[in-house]
Amino acid sequence: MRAVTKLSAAAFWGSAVVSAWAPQFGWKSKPQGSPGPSGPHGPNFWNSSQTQGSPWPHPTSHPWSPSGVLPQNATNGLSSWGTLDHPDFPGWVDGPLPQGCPWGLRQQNDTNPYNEKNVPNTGMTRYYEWEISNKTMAPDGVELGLLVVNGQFPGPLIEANWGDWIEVKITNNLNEGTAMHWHGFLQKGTPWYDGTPGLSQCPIAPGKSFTYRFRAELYGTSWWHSHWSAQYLNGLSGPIIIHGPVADQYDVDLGPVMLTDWFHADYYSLVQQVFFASEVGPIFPPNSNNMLINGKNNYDCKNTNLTCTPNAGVSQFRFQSGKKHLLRLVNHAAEAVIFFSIDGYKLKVVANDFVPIEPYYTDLVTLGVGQRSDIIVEATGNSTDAVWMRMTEGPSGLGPPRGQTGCSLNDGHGVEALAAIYYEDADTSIPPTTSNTIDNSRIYFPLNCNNQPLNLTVPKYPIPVQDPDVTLNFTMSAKYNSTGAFKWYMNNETYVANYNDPTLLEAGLGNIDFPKESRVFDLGTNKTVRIIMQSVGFPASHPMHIHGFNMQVLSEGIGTWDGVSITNPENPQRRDTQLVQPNGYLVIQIELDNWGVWPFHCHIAWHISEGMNINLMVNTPYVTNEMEIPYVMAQTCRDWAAFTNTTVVNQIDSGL
Ligand SMILES: [Cu+2]
Repeated sequence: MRAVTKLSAAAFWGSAVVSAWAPQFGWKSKPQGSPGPSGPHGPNFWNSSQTQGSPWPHPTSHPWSPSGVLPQNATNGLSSWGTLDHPDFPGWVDGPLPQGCPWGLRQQNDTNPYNEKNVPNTGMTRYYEWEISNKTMAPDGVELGLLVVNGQFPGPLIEANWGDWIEVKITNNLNEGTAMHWHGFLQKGTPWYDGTPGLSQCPIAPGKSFTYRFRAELYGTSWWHSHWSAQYLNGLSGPIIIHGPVADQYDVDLGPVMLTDWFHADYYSLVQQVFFASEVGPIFPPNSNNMLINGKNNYDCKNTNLTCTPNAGVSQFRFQSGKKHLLRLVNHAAEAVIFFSIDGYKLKVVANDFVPIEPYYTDLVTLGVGQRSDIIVEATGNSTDAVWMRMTEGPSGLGPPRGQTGCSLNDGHGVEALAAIYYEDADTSIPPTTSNTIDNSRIYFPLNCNNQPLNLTVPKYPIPVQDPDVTLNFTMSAKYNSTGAFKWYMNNETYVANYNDPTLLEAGLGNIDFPKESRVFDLGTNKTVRIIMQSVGFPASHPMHIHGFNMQVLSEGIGTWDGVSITNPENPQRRDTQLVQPNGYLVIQIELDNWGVWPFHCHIAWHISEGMNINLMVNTPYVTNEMEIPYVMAQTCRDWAAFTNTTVVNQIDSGL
């Protein structure tokens, strides 16, 4: 057996939970199996001049099974994601059916969902009760202290129909605060339920409960995650499906395909590394250690000192020959730009984030953190076929030399995750034998650290670009501050939340004289804002995410915007997250139809920790004079204040 060095997390989380379940399953005594799938992209993928370690080992003569040697409870707790037992999804969930369908006759291309009057008034609420706690699991065979909802990783699915209300009661059984964000939801009229601690609410104190209530005003695929520091990368995230009109028919909804990088460490120590990374050192921490599909992958145990079981098991999916399958791809990573493919298959992209688009075909989908794509894949093979689904972040993005590296940082060991897709008559006891069909040149820095070209992504419901009422310019840059910590800046200022004094709630009291680190931009009663982002100095790609809106993406590229060019001005791409290319620019526009205070931030966990956020205050007279904040928000702050009166909260980062 490999070394059994205790997790560094033990001291942080308390030792009670660490390793508690391992003897129960007895999997430490499992035989050392073979190492798993073959090297990521064939023998030439790893160029000796750029790797910091060896890739996965090549297959040996040992047989191995995709279902792995660990029981599901050991890898994923009470979650059934990634198993062949997991059911497919219906076209909608129970509810009233006016004209035979929960949304009546509304179609993707004739209904503007940003107008609340057009959203189906179903009268339905979907209720969830969640408990957040510590739990030790080994998603890739490496034992780690996770933070999870209801004992599941990835977390439980939220499923509703378009127009439904969603109510989630969260009980915090951690020994620190938390708050949950519902990514991509507009939160019109409910900005206090957006889940940003220190911005829209006080954190939920240990032992306390808080109930979120918000409406599904948009439909498609999304995810939820903790917005407390980088907490989500240790397990606090999960998928969301909002059923709505379908324009491009499919036969089977396979559901969420959750894609992430993975770190064999607790988030707090990772964030500590983030602040004191070295620009010149051989390793620029933190490097990811592995990648997961629906919370699973194998890991080569020789690369870790932690308790590790080889061939833990990879995710598995079912294809039915001749049928069209909907896959809901979600990037829930901390940092990685993820490249997704299915060996030899065409992928028909039908939605990006919560925005249905005119379909187009590709063989490679690129997703920055927070982004989603719905794809339809036709099962064109024989009934006995098996094929690899794969995703990678490529070789580590810190060469040297730069050039033939990926867009993300990793330690060079687990840069790819595979999942087995089995047709109905395939032998599920053996792994697929298909090979990668994507050329390595398509995943290299810097030219591929971007989303698909904007002219390819045309929303089904057209909204033309208007002249903006106001334009904001931001320069995004990074540097060490006076205490030697690495920080990200927007116009030379960096964001810090005050957990005890949330910005939205202060604004509701009429107090809008914020300190500069609150980064509040008062947009008054302007109806539209154009934002021009310019990334300089440090060639990272940034997945910029707006809360409370979808943004029109007018232009993006490497270099500087010419001040004029707009792609598809009659109907530009809309989404809630868009990649800014390394040393590139991004021009977006937002219709300010949603009062509140809304963050616009980089979704790389390290960058938001380092302050890469601004907040847009929208319809200021309403927010300061008329907005009626539920009493429960103040009670949450009283509970949080009581906790912080007796416990020192070590806020290591911006708070978000
Ligand atoms: Cu960033």
